[in-house]
Amino acid sequence: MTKTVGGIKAQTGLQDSLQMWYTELQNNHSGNIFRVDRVLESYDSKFQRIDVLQTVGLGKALALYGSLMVTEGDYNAYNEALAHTALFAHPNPAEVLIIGGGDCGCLTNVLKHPEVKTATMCELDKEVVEVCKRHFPKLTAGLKDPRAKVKFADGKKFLETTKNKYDVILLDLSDPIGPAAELFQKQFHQTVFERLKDDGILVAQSESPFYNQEIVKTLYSNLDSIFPLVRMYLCHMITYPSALWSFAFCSKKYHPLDDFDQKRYDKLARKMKNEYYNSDTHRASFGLPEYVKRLLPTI
Ligand code: SPD
Repeated sequence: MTKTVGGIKAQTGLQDSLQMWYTELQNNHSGNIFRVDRVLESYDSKFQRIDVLQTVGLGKALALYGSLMVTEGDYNAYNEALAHTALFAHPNPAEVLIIGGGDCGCLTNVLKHPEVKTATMCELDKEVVEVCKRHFPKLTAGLKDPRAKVKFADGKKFLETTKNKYDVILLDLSDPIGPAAELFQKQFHQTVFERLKDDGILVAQSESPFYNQEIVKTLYSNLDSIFPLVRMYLCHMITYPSALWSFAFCSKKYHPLDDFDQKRYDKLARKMKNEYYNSDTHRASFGLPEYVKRLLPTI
């Protein structure tokens, strides 16, 4: 049964008691709400709580410690924007490192590039990869690629001890409040800088520029003091807070727009079968609203 309240149709009656909703509040005042059909898995790994939900409108969803990471409805936007922006700006992204990214969506997109010789993913929580293999096989498809190397380790310790240097490093992290908190600190970004080759590129997910303004300010100020070139770009993510998500493009040499390789993109475009990223979104994603620009010290 439905009734209209202020122009909005609301479910009433018996059905109300059967409805489940996933809610994620920001700053305790507003946020996201998604209707859930059923809970498919819910358990604690060694590091965090893991929930897989069947939502009504967005397919399956993965939440870690109560924060939505992935839904079938929009995971392409985040993963494609994270992976391809750096890879089309670097002329030869042969050695790529992903820190975090346990759902493997970023890894799978990185491996769409024939220039990639090795894509190493360093994920803290093996359970995240295992649960995604069970529920998000399209995301984890890249694991079958012989160029994929997976390490289950703390990303900070891994980077502090490895002797390898990378062309591109992608920080596909959860939020600064979860198990990835340390990986939002300046000290870690300095280590990332040192593990990049002389013309390397880092892209780090950098939270919502609407809800997480203090985090964004500190993060970009830190990155700006380490990298010669730092730019923010955005993507549209309906399931992340504010539906607007940001990434920090940090580079020792290449410019995200001047060095974007249109020819390489055109050659690969059809084969990539992307849902979100293309050469237009690449360029447009660096156009920032005024309120976002004001968060960035020198950009
Ligand atoms: N609040 C959600 C932030 C999620 C950002 N990263 C997601 C990583 C999924 N690979």
